[in-house]
Amino acid sequence: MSCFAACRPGFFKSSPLSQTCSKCPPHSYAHEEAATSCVCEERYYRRESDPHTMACTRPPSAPRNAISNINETSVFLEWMFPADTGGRKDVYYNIVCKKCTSIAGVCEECGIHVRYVPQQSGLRNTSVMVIDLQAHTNYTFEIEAENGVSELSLGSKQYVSVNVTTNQAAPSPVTHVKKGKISRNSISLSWQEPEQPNGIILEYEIKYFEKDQETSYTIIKSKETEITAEGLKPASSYIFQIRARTAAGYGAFSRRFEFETSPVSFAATGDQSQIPIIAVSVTVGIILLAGMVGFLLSGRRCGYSKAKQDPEEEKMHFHNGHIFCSTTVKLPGIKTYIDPHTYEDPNQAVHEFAKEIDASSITIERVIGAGEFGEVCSGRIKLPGKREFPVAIKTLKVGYTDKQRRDFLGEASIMGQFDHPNIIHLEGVVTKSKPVMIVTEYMENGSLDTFLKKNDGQFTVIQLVGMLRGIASGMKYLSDMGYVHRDLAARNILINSNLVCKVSDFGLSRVLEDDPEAAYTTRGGKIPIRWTAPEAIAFRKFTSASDVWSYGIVMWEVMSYGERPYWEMTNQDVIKAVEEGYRLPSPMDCPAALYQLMLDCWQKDRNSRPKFEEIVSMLDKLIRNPSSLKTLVNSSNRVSNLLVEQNTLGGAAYRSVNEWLEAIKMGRYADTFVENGYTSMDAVTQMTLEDLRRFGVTLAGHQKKIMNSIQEMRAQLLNGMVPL
Ligand code: ACK
Repeated sequence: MSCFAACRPGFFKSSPLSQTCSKCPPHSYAHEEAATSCVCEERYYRRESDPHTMACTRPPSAPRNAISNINETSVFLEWMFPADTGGRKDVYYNIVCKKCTSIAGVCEECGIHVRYVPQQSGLRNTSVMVIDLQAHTNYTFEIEAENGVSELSLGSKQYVSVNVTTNQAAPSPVTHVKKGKISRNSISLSWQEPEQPNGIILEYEIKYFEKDQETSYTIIKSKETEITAEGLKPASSYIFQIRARTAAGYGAFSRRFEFETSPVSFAATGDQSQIPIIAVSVTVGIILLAGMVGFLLSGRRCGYSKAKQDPEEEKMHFHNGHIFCSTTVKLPGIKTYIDPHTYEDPNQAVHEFAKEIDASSITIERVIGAGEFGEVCSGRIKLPGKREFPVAIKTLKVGYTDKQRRDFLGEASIMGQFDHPNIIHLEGVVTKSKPVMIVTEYMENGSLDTFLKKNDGQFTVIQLVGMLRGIASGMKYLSDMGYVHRDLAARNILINSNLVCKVSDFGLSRVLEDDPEAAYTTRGGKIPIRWTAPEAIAFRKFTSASDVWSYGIVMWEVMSYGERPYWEMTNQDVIKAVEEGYRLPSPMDCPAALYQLMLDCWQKDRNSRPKFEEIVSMLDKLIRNPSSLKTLVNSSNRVSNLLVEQNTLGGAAYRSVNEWLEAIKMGRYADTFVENGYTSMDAVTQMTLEDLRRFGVTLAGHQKKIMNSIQEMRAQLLNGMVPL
């Protein structure tokens, strides 16, 4: 046999000059003699670049165990390599993105705006980040596995699919900003809505500052897409940044845009061709937020130069597994609130407490805002045998999950149990047709915080106290029913055309149990830090007493016409300051009696806080006797945007005269004070040197020490305040 003999079947040699024949590699065969290569078995392939000695391979099976992790409108996908790699090492993955319409399950390709990090196709790693998806949308991702021979195969691609629903997302940044009219002291701007608003844009925030002077900036809020920044220096460069806000919160700021004021005194214009529309109607609805000087000069509320208004930021997220405990005092003979969660079938709870309304009796007129679950509209309702009247309609957006529907209607199940003039009244629900709706009474002036900001300084003290009285009365009703609101804030109070305030937003609320030690693990939740009592933040002790704390913050918001509690301080700083005993200072022009009531609501010891019933009767007294509201917190001693140390709050800090005297090492006079009728700290803070002398604190050193302490207490804050 020749050294160069042909190979027998099943063997091959790629060159006739080769001495040896090789066995056909796996998944290939040579039925004839003298084969120079082996042929791949059916459904096995060889790439041109594969050596003939290599086994024939096939496309991989599908990836395994795909999981997704959603963050707003981004999805992180991760999977495991296929069980069968097809015999190759060059496995890679492609992502197919499909956007699907709710229940019908019709899907379409996602389109080019969706981005993939690091890329969409040819992924070597077993993970990818998909960004710029739409909010509140169902997506299906197919993760395909391929390898070097997939393109040779006619078979369908093997994939694993993952269904996700994106969350509510903040709007994308504003990208197009144009300058408009420019003068010596002003610059007008206009911009386009962000490419992905992800909801209804409620307002824009425009931050600007003189170039290289970033530490001092001004913030303007506008509902329009144009503003004029005024009071600027001539011939100076200013940097502008804009961000949009939806119900999901603020989006990121735009990049910086730099514009310069003109040096000359007459109005010069920028590129007019770019701004055809804005010349006339600028800055409608602007709220000039910053400008401490402006505030202070105008003599109104506590000033501040920087302000961040971020409604979402009010809420700090707490993760799963936290425990909260609740106690309740149920009054005999008063209806008790029933937690809809205790119903096995949440639908039953809704229909127990809410009337089903036929959708045909409702006419939706316009969108008035964005709620957590969808748009809020105003409209009219015509019920049989009743006259048509205006209503507010909360809708549940399309594509909701079962849980979202349950949570949405949960609010109606709670609201439907209440019947009080200061609690928003539920008309009924629409659950038998789509969209699902909650219909409530219409409150012409919308939410209290926005209303007060819009009408800064426009009300008499009595009117403001009337609003507070209404809120306290609604809260008394809720607490009597054993219901803890947990999110009492001016933004959750609605106000009608008669200035009647009503408590609303029962979304966050949880039931109290009879067992004082009842403990729940919550699914995690959001806590509005600035409004929440320290014990509720620290260990989730939510009670009517923690609602009283929040009520004190609402009082402060009302008396300062919608100022943001604790201004631009971060949530962490607020927690720390409050824990250290600091409290909000009095709003400008605030009656001393009201500020004292706020301080009482912010007592660290929750048992020392007043009950809602006491608050209502205190406010009633003040309303009946308006002269009691004449004494204001003395403006010369009022601290503006600084917190006040509670330990230095004189009467508020010491619970008894005895405690105070002990603290200043004058305990020996305790009996003398009592004998002379000075039994409360309120009385003490009004003492004069004459009084001291009269009742026999004779040693000069002691008189001085006691008087200094009293004066210090007054000067710290209580100066000008009257006992209630
Ligand atoms: O400040 P507003 O105009 O008052 O914007 C918010 C928006 O819907 C989202 O919550 C308004 N809103 C909610 N409920 C009612 C209601 N019952 N009557 C009038 N406006 C309402 C709220």
